[in-house]
Amino acid sequence: MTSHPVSLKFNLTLGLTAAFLAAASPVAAQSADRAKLEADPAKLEEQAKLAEMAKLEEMAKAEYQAKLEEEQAKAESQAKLEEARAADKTVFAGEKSPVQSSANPFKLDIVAPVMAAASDETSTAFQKETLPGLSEYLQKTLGDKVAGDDSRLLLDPSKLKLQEKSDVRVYFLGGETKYSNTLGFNTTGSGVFSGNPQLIFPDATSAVSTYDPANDPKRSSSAPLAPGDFVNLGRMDAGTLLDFFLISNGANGGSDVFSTNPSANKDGISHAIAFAYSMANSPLLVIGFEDLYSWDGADRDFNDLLFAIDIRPVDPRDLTATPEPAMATTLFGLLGLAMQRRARRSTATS
Ligand SMILES: [Ca+2]
Ligand SMILES: [Ca+2]
Repeated sequence: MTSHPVSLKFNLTLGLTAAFLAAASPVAAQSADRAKLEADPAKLEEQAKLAEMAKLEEMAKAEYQAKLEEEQAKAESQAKLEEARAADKTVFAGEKSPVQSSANPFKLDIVAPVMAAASDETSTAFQKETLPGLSEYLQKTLGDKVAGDDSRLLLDPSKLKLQEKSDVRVYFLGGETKYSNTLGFNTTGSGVFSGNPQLIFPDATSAVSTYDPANDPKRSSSAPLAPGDFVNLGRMDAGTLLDFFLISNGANGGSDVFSTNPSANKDGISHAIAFAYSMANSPLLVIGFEDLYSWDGADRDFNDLLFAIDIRPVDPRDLTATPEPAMATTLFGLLGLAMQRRARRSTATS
C-alpha cells in the first residue's frame, strides 16, 4: 500500500483548524449551529422524528419486557400445574378457618370445612392480586346498575360443565343483604330436592359486605366469613355439571331455595348471574345470587351473595391477556359454558 503524505497533511490541517475554531469560540459555534438549524426546518423535523422514534423504541422495549415476564409467569404456573397433574396431586390446600358455622339447613352434608383467606399459595395470590380489583369491579357493576343494564353478555349459570377432570375451589367474596344465606352445590341434580346437594358455606355472612383492605373483619359465630375465605370442593370428573344453590336466610331457618338452574326455581326465573373474570394464571367464574322472590320484593341486584369459582388445571395458553373482566372468550372454550344475552328480565323491582 502506498502512502499519500500530501493528502494526509491537508486533512490533518483542516481538522486542526476546525478544532481550534470550535475551542476558541464555542458560543459562536453553537449559535451558528442553531441558526443553521432554524434556517432548516427539514432538519428540525428530522431531529424531532428521531427523538420520537427513540421514545417509541424505549416504550416498545418496556412493553416487550413486561410481556416476557408475563409469559414466564404463565409458563411457571403451567409447569406447576403439569407437575401436579402428573403426580395426580391437587394444587389446592389451605388451613381451616378458626370459625366454622354450626348452621345446617335441610340437614345437608357439608362438603369440606371453610379455609381461612390467604392460607395457601393459591389463595394468597388470589387475596393480593385478584380480590381487590374484583371487589371493586363488583361494586361498580352490580347493585342498582345491573337492573339498569340489559346489554351485558353473561355466561349461562345453568350450563357450567367441566371439560376435564378438575379440582374446584369456591371463594367467598361478600354480599349485600339482610339475610344469613347458605350456599351449596349439586353435581347430579338442581337445588336441594334432587341429586346430591352439599353445603359449601352454611352461613355466608361476614361483618363486611365486600373486601376492604382497610377493614379486616372479625369472624364470629353470627358472621363466620371474611372475603377470601374458601372451600375446596374436591376433584371432579370431566363432564360434571355444577349446579349451585342458595338457601335464602338458611342459617336462620329460611327455606326458600334458588338454583343456578332457573327451571328449578319456584318462580321459574333466573336468580343468578355468572361471568368470567381473568386472573394472572387462571380465569375465575364469578356468580352473584338474588335472594328474594320477586313477589317478596326482590330488587334483582344479584349481589346478595357473591362467590368465585377457581377450576384447575387450566391451560393458561387459553387465556387472553385482558386486564378487564373477560366476559366471553376465556372460560367459553375452557368449560364449555354457553353464553346468553340477558334478553328478558323481571320487571318487578320493588
Ligand atoms: Ca337482592
Ligand atoms: Ca343486595
